[in-house]
Amino acid sequence: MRPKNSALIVIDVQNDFCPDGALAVAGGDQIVEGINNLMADFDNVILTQDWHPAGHSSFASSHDSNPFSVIDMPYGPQVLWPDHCIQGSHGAAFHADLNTDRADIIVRKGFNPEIDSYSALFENDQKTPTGLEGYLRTRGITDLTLVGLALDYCVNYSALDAARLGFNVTVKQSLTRAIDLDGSLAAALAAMQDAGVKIES
Ligand code: VGL
Ligand code: ZN
Repeated sequence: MRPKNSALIVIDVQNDFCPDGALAVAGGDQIVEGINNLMADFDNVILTQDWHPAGHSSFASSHDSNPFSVIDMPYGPQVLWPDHCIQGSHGAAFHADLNTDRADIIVRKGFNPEIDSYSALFENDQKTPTGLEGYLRTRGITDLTLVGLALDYCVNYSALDAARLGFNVTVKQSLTRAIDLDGSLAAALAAMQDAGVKIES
């Protein structure tokens, strides 16, 4: 029941993505208990943590712009977010009830001031690696189950990158919540389906 070649990847279950957080995702806190329970089914548990320096280029405040507007960055369009998950802040910390003891590795991302990183595998230029691919391959992990926040951004981008790299990817939708900005949830579900990602309830 706990195959050596599969891992649970828990994406960004941090205070800023939970109710009262800076970039609150509705119901973000409701998935924590289920995620803790699911860890029992996995030999390998990986956590990711959105981890931005103050003044990050993905913040609307860095561009004198409104949150949730979109700008063109050298690497493509980028949604501008409220300041969130600033390194060392309470908002960047994991939800207090998340079981972090089972984590074999915590992957931090979004620390490059010039490039956002939704995916746990590549920054938003789609070519700067986070190092997670090497970690997975050198440990012989081939099958990934993804849960966490937010389904239509960091979970989606992580799932698409992992599928493109040839991993077998399952997203457990009931243990995710979405931001749903301008149809982003429907678009994410369609993109994941097209990429061969298994969407489980
Ligand atoms: C995320 C927007 C900005 C996420 C992170 O974890 O889905 N979304 N930074
Ligand atoms: Zn972020």
